[in-house]
Amino acid sequence: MSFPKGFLWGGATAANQCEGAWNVDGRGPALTDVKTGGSVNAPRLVTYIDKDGNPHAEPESPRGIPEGAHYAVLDDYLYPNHDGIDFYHHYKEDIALMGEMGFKTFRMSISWSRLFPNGDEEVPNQKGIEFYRNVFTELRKYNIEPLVTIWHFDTPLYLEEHYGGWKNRKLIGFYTRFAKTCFEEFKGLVKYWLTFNEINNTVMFLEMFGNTASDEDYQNAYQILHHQFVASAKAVQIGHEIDPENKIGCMICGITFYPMTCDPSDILLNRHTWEQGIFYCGDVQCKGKYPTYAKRLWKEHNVELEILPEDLEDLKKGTVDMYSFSYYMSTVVTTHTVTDKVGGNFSAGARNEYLQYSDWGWATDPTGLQYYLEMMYDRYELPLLIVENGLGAFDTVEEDGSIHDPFRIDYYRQHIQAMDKAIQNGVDLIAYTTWGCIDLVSAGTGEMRKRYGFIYVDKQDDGTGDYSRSRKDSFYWYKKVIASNGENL
Ligand code: P53
Repeated sequence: MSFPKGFLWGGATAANQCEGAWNVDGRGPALTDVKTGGSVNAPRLVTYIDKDGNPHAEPESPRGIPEGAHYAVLDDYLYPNHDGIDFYHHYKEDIALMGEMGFKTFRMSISWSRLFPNGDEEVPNQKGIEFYRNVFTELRKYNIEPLVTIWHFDTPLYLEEHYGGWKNRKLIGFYTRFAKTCFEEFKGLVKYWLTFNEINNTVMFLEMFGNTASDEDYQNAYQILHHQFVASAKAVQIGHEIDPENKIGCMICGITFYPMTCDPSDILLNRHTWEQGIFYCGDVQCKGKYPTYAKRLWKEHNVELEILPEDLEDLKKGTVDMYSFSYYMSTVVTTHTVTDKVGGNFSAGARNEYLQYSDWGWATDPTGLQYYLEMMYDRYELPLLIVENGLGAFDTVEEDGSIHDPFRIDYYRQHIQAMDKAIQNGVDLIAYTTWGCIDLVSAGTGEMRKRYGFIYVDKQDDGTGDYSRSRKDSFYWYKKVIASNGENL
């Protein structure tokens, strides 16, 4: 195996999906707090569970904000993110388990509304700062390097309601104040930062997976992205000024796209899908300017962006130090009519007959990961980090409490082998943090039963469970992998 010395093995989480304590110690509500449980396009799964524990199967109704409940929390619904897995009160125990596995790094995010409850305050909430300081200090005890995402989908609700969210330029200022606070307060404790989680989702998912979008949707999506690019570039500059040791990266939702046929129109569509979905954001954040094909993308949907001259200066000065991405699956692109479609949330289009699909319809494709790694390293020549990868699956707790998850071990083994091949081919890969190293609430569906962890958490979709933690078989396996620096798979 070719993993370099000091390779950062670890796991990843996000504040809104694991912390819980949504209204504790002065935290304000975030956009993610008004979303109920529910799945898109997955008829065999329950879409939401009311507060009495009754499941409601409404395949047509995606996880989201119930109709009529604009930005409100309703009595009759269960909001899985409110309690998450209660990492807020269990972090010491959880970090000890990560230490036991030998984690070198732990990816987590900072809840914006824990530091700035409404988002537009001048002064941060000290209780929030204190919590993260405690977490980082605890991680350091075990020599675990924190890898911190500044924004992971959880914009303060107040900014959504009163400013219209990221459509409003003012969000750039609020975000940079938040980011500056993080760099200042956690200086010396944190060195690795990511500015925006899966920044490309805003435009990539517009017309994927059965969605339809109007020109106005595109206009908003591209304007939102522009504001986030500028905010990210400003954060990079501020982060470097505050501590030149800081390494700050972008974070892209990485999906590998394949053309379904060798029809030239499929090949062209595939290239354009890469450009719109994946390259657009990475190019701006890594190269510091809009790519040449941006004009084509905007023109296709009559988009006219508000871009100030100083924005372009910021983009140039605020390029990232590293490229990070999530990788779960590949998907197939075609101009032809598709008869064999894949179901499940977020899985797209045509079925790839060469691949196996998860219970949620995501294609397991380690070769797609090698392809992605080699292409992105060639494109940017920046250190790469895989900051999410994993298999959402059902787990069964045996009578003796053990949890056997060979399917999860297989999934990771294959992806680590693919990483090894890419490194042998010259890719500078520096980190691997598996998604949901401890079970947490799903972002896509709000479910608990879509589990990713090495660590099982007794929290169920009907709200029951005592939050106790236990080790799955994969826990012991990953521990061996880390101890042998990837040799012992
Ligand atoms: P869940 C869609 C497709 C690929 C990755 O997803 C995605 C999404 C959005 O759900 O998001 C990332 O929980 C995201 C995490 C999320 C994880 O993938 O739907 O960064 O917050 O939990 C897995 O199974």
